[in-house]
Amino acid sequence: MSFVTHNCTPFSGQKPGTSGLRKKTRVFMEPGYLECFVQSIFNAIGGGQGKVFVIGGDGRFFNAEAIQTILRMAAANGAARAIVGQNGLLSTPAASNLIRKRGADGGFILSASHNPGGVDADFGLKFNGGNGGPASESLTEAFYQHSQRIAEYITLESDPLDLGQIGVTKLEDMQVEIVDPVTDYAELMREIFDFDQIKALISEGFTLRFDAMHAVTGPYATAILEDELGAPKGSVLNAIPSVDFGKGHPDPNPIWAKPLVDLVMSPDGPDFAAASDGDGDRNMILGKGIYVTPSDSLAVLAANAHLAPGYSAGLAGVARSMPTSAAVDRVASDLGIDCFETPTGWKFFGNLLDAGRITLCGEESAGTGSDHVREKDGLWAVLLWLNILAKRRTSVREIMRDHWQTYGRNYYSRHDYEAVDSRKADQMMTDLTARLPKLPGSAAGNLIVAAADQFSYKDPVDGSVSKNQGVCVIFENGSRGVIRLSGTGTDNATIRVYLEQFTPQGGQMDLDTQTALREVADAMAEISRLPETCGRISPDIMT
Ligand code: VG1
Ligand code: CO
Repeated sequence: MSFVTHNCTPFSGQKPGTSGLRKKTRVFMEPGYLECFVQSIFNAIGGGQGKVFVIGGDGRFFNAEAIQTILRMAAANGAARAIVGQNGLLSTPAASNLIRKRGADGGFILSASHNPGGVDADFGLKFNGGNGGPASESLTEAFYQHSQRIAEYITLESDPLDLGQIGVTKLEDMQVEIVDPVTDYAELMREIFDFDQIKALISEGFTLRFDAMHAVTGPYATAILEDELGAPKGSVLNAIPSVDFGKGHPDPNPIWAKPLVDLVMSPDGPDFAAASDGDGDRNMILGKGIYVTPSDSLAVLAANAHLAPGYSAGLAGVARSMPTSAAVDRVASDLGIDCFETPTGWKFFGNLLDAGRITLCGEESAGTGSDHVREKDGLWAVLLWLNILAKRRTSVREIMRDHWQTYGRNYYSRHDYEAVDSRKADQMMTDLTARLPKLPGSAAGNLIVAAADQFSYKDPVDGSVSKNQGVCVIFENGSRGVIRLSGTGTDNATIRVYLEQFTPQGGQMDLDTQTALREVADAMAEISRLPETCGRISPDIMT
């Protein structure tokens, strides 16, 4: 074995987005591409000397090869130890847990989350810090700056390690520990939730389905829901991770998980169903005959979390991303706790969680989590729902009905326009931003604009400011529209339009969501000029 140094060509325009660096798989496979980015990370964190790293990914195409590359580079950069999930698998929340539990200095998570996998699909790399959470904005910027001036990377020439073998081995001077990806995570879930109560519910005939979407949560859900909690074999669907996720998009929404939605909407469907995404950090919740919007799910979890042993002392506070509906705000105000509004992306919750200001947080994109790790956690959300159902002994539909009667209902939907010409999308946002000061008081469709601005966030813990996090328009009737560009895509631009309309207690709680939101949707189309600028009339996906 020998150490070798290779030259790097500084990258241009390869900026990490909402959640790490995402590119076409073939780009990541170009000689030196992954290596130069990984070396930029080592350089930005002050080198690898003596450090401990957790490494794992969602099992997509190139996952195993990328892990071998990172292991060689970690060893060459002087790392003391690498903790790797068996066969290269670790869900994002499980990686976060391992970083925290083992006191590691950080972790490399190989995933492009909900983006499809395969040689002609997408790949990604996220670096998480010692708290187990996504790299902060400033650290992400440091990776980028280093990648712009990087000259060389160091690695080893060595044969690949066998990642299938649990146990400790060595790569030059670095210890490599291959661990079962599920064990530590399952232990954490057992500490938080009342497994006996959930077991009792299931043994009494409560039925559930969990769709792992051929991605990383398969082994976790099988071990926890079937083997431990007693759900019958076959309750976990698409449970074996595959490199191309069965050629689907591992995105837990009513479009990509349509078979599951169809199942719960059928008369003999299960009492409860859920799905998770590629790297296991997001969730979709369904009950017999009902789809629970992620924003509502966050609110229900906040209102009922105390029913799980891990949260029996109540919540310190909650947070949601700006585009997420204000349903959770109403619960927080009822509980008399703080509710923070952050920009999109889990990295913005980290400081609030570390400072103990919040216990629970979430995003409209089906990410929910708590202070148990520093990532959103799909299976955790499923288990919290099951714990609540086991305590309340009522249906998902009844829980939702009851919630809306208590707090009112925030009708909510996100409209995605995918693969839009980036130039046109940027133009639309620039023009819109320039028009914002003139909007208040003007009419848009049937609505009148009350306020319009670009969301800017000042972190309450470290005072850092993040600007231009999306355009937010409030209308005089209280409804709200948000528009921003996605930071996770690899194909041109994705425009996200978020629509919300609040109906107070006593109002109509069973309207069709899209019908309830039609006025605000029309108003946002007029204000943004999306149809004219981008040539798109209807969204590709509505969640
Ligand atoms: C999307 C979601 C955001 C989420 C991010 C990463 O980002 O909107 O809420 O945090 O994905 O999730 P964007 O920039 O495309 O809107 V994951 O499961 O891909 O780590
Ligand atoms: Co994800």
